[in-house]
Amino acid sequence: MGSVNSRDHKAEAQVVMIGLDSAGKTTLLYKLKGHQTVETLPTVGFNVEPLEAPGHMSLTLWDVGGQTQLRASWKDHLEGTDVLVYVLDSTDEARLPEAAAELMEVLDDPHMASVPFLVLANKQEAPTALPLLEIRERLGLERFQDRSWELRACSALTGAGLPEALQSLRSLLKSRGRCAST
Ligand SMILES: Nc1nc2c(ncn2[C@@H]2O[C@H](COP(=O)(O)OP(=O)(O)O)[C@@H](O)[C@H]2O)c(=O)[nH]1
Ligand SMILES: [Mg+2]
Repeated sequence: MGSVNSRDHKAEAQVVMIGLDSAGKTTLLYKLKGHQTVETLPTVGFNVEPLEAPGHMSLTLWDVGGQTQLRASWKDHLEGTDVLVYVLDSTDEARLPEAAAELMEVLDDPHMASVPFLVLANKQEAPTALPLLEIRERLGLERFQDRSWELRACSALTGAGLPEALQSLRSLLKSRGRCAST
């Protein structure tokens, strides 16, 4: 129980962050790293950032570009993933079906069979954001009863919900044996 040597668990966790273009992945990545909100440009290829999070959690975040022509490359990044973070623009109701379809496709990938996932309903501070319950329903998350997942509301702009999102990440990593005991 408490006797586990935490160094055994200190190996970096691979967290892959994906989502449609403009969902807020890059903004989120830099907010999590403690930078001021940055002006972002559409990500070409990907950004990779190490992140030291509370609770002795070392993460490598992959921010993979989400434009249509880049999405084919998502799968190249899935091998070795400990947790998948799927970022959703909660204000983009028009592309919710597209976002849901992409998420399902990734989760159906054989490399992802046992990988836990965290869905971040981003831009929740915006007045037009869809409520979390509706997002949960429309993504069809209930169908994943046999795997570990969480859904969190957040705003990469204000930082609201990010501590809770990290908490979820920590517990999902723990379910993989990939997070230090605190
Ligand atoms: N209102 C609002 N806008 C956001 C939020 N996060 C990102 N954005 C904006 O959404 C746009 C796309 O963000 P970006 O991080 O480049 O998205 P990416 O394509 O997923 O990397 C930018 O104009 C951001 O300022 C948020 O939490 N709330
Ligand atoms: Mg980006």
